[in-house]
Order: sequence, then C-alpha cells, then structure tokens
Amino acid sequence: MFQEQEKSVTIVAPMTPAGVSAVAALRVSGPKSKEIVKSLFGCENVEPRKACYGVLKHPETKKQIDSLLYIFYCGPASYTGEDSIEIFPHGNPLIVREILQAILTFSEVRLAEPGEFTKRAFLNGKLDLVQAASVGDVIHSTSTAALENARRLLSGRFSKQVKELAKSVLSFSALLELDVDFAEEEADPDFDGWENRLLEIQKTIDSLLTRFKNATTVNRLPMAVVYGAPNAGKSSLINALLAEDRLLVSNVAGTTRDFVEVRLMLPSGEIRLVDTAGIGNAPVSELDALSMEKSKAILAEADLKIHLVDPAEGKLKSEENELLVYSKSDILKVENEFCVSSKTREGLDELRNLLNEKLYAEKELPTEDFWITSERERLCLEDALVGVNRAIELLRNNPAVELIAFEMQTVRHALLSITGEISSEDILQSIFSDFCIGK
Ligand SMILES: Nc1nc2c(ncn2[C@@H]2O[C@H](COP(=O)(O)OP(=O)(O)OP(=O)(O)O)[C@@H](O)[C@H]2O)c(=O)[nH]1
Ligand SMILES: [Mg+2]
Repeated sequence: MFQEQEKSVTIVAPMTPAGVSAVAALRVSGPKSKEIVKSLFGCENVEPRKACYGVLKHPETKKQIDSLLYIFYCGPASYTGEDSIEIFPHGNPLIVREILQAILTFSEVRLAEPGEFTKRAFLNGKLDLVQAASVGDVIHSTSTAALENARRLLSGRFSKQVKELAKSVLSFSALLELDVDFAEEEADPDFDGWENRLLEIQKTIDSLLTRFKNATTVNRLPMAVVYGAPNAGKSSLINALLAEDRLLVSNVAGTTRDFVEVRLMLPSGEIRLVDTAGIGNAPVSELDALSMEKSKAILAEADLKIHLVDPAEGKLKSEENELLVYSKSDILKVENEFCVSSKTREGLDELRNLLNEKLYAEKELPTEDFWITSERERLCLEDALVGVNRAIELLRNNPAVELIAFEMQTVRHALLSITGEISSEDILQSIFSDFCIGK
C-alpha cells in the first residue's frame, strides 16, 4: 500500500552532476508530468517521445528560465513506466536549480531519492531486481570488463537463468503435488527420477554460485607505484602520462616528499598511479628518512612496481615483479631496455599499453561469461541450495512427499527473491539507496 501511495507522488531530480557543462539534464516522473510540461512550456498539447524545443517559464512568476529541448514520455512507454519528462537546459547549475524550484512549486511533487526512478521502473515491471541493481553498476564500473558484465546483467542474462531454474523447480513441485493427490492409485513413485531432477537443480545452483565475486575485489582499482632514486624523473613521468602538470617537478633531488596518488585512465579501465619520494642510498636528513619509509610502505601494497631509472646511473638489474623503465631517453638511451622520455613523449604509448596489459590482462570477460557481485543474490542462491540439499536428503532417507514439496517451495521462494518477484520494502530500500540521485 505504501508503494501505491508513493506512486501518486511525482518526483524530480537532476540527472547530471552539479557543475558546469554544455548541457544538463533533469528528469520528472509521476502523474503530474503532463500538467507540469504543459504549464512550464505553455502548450496545450504535447506529443510523447518527441524532442521539442521550448521556452521554460516559472509557472507562477512567468519568468523565463531557459530555452531548451525536452521530451515527454507517456507511461507505460517510459523508463519508469510512468508519465515522465526529460529536460535538457544549458549546463549551468543556477539554471538547473531554478528549474527544480519551478517544478517543486506544483503540489504533490518532491525531490527524488537516490535510485528512485529505477525503483519505480522495477515496481512497474520495467526491470527485474537483478537488472535494476545492475543499472548502478553500469554507471559506476571503473573497468571495461566490469562495465561489460554490468551490461550483461542489465540485459537479463543472469535473470533468465534464475527464472528458468525457478520454472524447473515449479514443474518438479507440480510432479510432487500430483503424487500427493493420487497417492492411493499410484504404484511406487519414481524416486530415482525425482532424485535425478533434484541433482540437476542442485548442479545449476552450484554453478551459479561459482559466478559470485566479491564486490570489493571487482571494484578495487589496480595500483601501480612509480619508485626510484631522487631526480629520476618520476613526477615528470606521471605528469606526462596524465598530460597535465599535476605534480611538482624540479631539478632539486627530493622534490616529492609524500606519496601522491592520481587516477590514470587506460584502455581497459582506471588505475591508481602513485608517485613516491625518491629512495636514495642513504637518507641525509630525518625528513628524508620519513619520506623513504612512506615510499616503501606504499610500494608493499602495489600491484605493479615501476622502477624508474635515470640512464646516467647506468644499467640496473630488474627485480622480480617490477617493470624497469629508463627515463630521459631524449638525453641518453640504454640499449635493449625500455626507455621513455617525458619531454619528447617517446615510449609513453608503449608504457600505457604495458600497464594496461599487466594490470588488466586477466580481467577481460569471456564472451559468454558473467559474474555476480551482489551479496543479496548470493544469499538467496545459498538458501535455495540448502533447500535442495534437504529435499535430496529427505528423498534418500525418508521420502515423505509433503515434506519434500515444502522444501521445494522454500527453494522457489529463494529463487524468486533474486529477481524480485517476491520482495520487501527493506530489500528495495537497501538496493536503491546506493544509487545516485536522478537514476
Ligand atoms: N631531459 C629530460 N629531463 C627530464 C625528464 N624527466 C624529468 N626530467 C628532469 O629531471 C628533473 C627531476 O624530475 P622530477 O620529475 O622532479 O624527478 P623525481 O624523480 O620526481 O624527483 P624526486 O621527487 O626529487 O624524487 C627535473 O629537472 C626534470 O625536468 C625527461 O624525460 N627528459
Ligand atoms: Mg618527484
């Protein structure tokens, strides 16, 4: 009932982050949408699913706020399944705020909560719960593999398997019911056939469970740490990779004191790239010693160490698990070694590719594969597995058909909870509250 009441409220939110951009976007969803669009743009009628140009005016003061494009959607043919509007003003946060304020003057309209549009899409049957949750992953994935996985979940790949499984549980339950109903007329039930079907269901759940990957491991950005002697050119190299003057560079040895972390976008995803204070042979001051300690501590956590060497130092032996790179190739080159120059950019593309290969190689997603990261989905699968195991045990030791049928009901219940055919407000709240506003 709570949900019915909620649906009578119209919600509004910006879809784009606060800040200056060419164009911003806002979204409205709910029963007031049509009235709002007519009032804001002063039109008698509005054609759905068509980009319209209009001048948006405050409904009360009639002050002109912006001239822009908007689209009206007539439910159920919309993202949320309700009447909705998308508004694309100039990307000035002041304009976005004025439009929000204008829309909030209508009665029964309020700001949307995080994920509320997608929650409505779920409640209106536009997406199942796995798909709805994956919308958040599509937005937040930091690697191409994680993004591809989220797309596959959104397209329903996992949901389909769960639904098929729930169907086969249902048909097995129907078989059991039949046996209960006709118990007196039947000869011995086909226990072997039943066990085979249960084992099949057990196997499928098991294989789905192997697809679980801990979300923190999946979302963790790989980290590369650049280290080397003072003045080797570490900070310059990171600036060159970022193509911006982000870090302080000078010819004074010991310029970098603290380690500094930046984000670098590579072809397969983002990485954390860390600049460290030069590690010399012997610290010359207490501060030096502290800086070097810090460098060593962050190095211990690196997924990849990049050892940057000034070619004037001569050729070094590469340590295990590190990438040996010679800097300042515009001055001097070390033969048969990986050389880069932050000045001429020589070797930088190769370095990016190498980093990508080393930090993202195993994380590519095979075409037919997908993984799940949702703890909730994993727990549901485990509940289902426990039920099937109990049913198998009953069948083997004490084949009371009613008891087996009861277990199968709990299995089906657990499976249907995954896709949200059975759900509670608490569960929805916990899923959608992690979303951004406007999604
Ligand atoms: N010619 C040339 N000079 C470079 C190159 N990279 C860095 N340098 C110079 O080398 C000096 C040291 O550069 P930094 O990037 O500050 O070196 P660093 O390794 O970060 O030094 P610390 O932070 O002191 O450990 C500066 O004078 C840079 O201009 C390069 O590719 N070519
Ligand atoms: Mg430095």
